[in-house]
Amino acid sequence: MAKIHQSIQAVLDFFDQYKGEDGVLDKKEFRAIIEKECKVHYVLEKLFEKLDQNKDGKLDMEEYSAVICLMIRASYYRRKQCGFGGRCTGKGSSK
Ligand SMILES: [Ca+2]
Repeated sequence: MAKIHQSIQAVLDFFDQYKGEDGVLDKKEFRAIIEKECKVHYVLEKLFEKLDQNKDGKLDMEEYSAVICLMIRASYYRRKQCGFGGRCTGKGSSK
């Protein structure tokens, strides 16, 4: 399997692994993905609320996909800012 397909499969697996019996992610389940799989530990309340387009308090696959797109873009711009393959040492750096 191509590497990009493995990555996509992993993202889909996270959704399946963390979703509730209702087949969607509530705020607690979403937080678990972000904290355990992304190693991000800051509060994502406003992000969750923004991503929850229909305001039902849960993220369905379509809304979850928007999260992943945002994360890909954020990672891209961070890498671009820090230099591809390089390390960030400036303001906002995690190093
Ligand atoms: Ca929703």
